[in-house]
Amino acid sequence: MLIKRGPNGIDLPYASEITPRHVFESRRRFVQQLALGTIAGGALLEMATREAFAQGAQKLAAKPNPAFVVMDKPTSYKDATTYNNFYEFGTDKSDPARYAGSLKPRPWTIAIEGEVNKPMTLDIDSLMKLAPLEERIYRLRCVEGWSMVVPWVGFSLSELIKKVEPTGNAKFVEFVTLADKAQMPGLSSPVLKWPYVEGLRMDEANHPLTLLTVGMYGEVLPNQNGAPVRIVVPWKYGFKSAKSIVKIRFTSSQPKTAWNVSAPSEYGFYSNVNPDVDHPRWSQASERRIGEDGLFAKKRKTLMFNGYSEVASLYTGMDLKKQF
Ligand SMILES: Nc1nc2c(c(=O)[nH]1)N[C@H]1C(S)=C(S)[C@@H](COP(=O)(O)O)O[C@H]1N2
Ligand SMILES: [Mo]
Repeated sequence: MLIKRGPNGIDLPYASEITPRHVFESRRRFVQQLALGTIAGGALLEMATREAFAQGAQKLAAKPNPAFVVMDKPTSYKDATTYNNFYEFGTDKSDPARYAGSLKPRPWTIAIEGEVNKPMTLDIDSLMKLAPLEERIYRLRCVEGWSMVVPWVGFSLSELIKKVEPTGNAKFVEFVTLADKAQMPGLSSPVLKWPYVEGLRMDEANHPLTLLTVGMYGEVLPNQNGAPVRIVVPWKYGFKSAKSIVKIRFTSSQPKTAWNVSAPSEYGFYSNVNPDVDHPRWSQASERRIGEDGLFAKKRKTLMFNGYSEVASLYTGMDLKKQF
C-alpha cells in the first residue's frame, strides 16, 4: 500500500487514489449513474485512472460504495462545515467552524475496551487502515428539524467490532468524545454533562449502515465535523452520531447517553428518526434541508428511519412510541 505524508504529518492511506473535492460533483453523477446501471464497468477503470493523477493534501481515497448512496443532491461543503452542532465548541451553529481550530486531531488514540476479548488502543492512522475506506452518501437529520446529505468516508463499524471480538456479555456499545478544556472552550459551560457520550445496541452497532467515519467530501474530517473519527448512524437523529471519539466501550447494560441524561423526557436512548413521535416541544413530521432554505423552499416530509427502511427489522416487537 502506498502511504503518503500530508501536512501536519498526517499519514494518508491509499494516497495513490486521492479524490480532490473539485471532482466530487462529477463523481457523484457517476456513482448515481452506476447505481442506476447506466454505466458499465469499464468506466470505473477510467475514473480510477483519472483520479490517480489528482494531487493535494489531506485527501482521502475511498471507493464509492453504490449500495449506500442516496439520490438526493449532496449539501454543499460550505454548508456542511459551517452549520454544525458540536457543543464542546459552543451552542451556536457557527461556533464549531469558528472555534474548533483549537482541536488537535493528531496524534490521537482511541481505546477500545470493556466486554471484548481483544481490547486495544489504536492510533488514528492505524485505525484508518483496519479496513478499506468507502465513500457513502448518507442523509443525516438533526432532531431540531433540519437535514443534510453528506458524502462520508469510512467503513462499517462492524469491521472494527469483529477485530476486538466482543464477549457474550457485550449487549451495547458506548462512544465517548474527547473532553479537554484546553482544546474545547464549550466545556466550561454546563449545557451537557461532559464528556459527550452516546450509545447503540450491539445489533445497531453491527448494522452495515453504521459508519465509522474519518472523512467527508474526499478529505479528512474537518475539526467541526468531528475529527479525527466519529460515527454516523443515518437512521437516527444526528445527536447519536458522536464526534471526536476517544473511547469505544462494550457494555452489558445500556449506556447513559449525554442527551438522555440532560433531558430524559425529550431524548430517549433509541432516537430513531420517526415522523410519528413528536418532540415534546415541536413536530417531527417535516424537515428543512440545509441549502434549500430560500424564500420558496418547501419543507420535506420526514421519513420513518430517515428513509433507511432496511433497519426496521431491528425493532420488531418494540413500541417505538414508548421507546423513542
Ligand atoms: N461530541 C459531540 N458529538 C456530536 C454533537 C455534539 O455536540 N458533541 N452534536 C450532535 C448533533 S446534535 C448533530 S445534529 C450532529 C451534527 O453533525 P455535523 O455537524 O457533522 O452535521 O453531531 C452530533 N454529534
Ligand atoms: Mo442534532
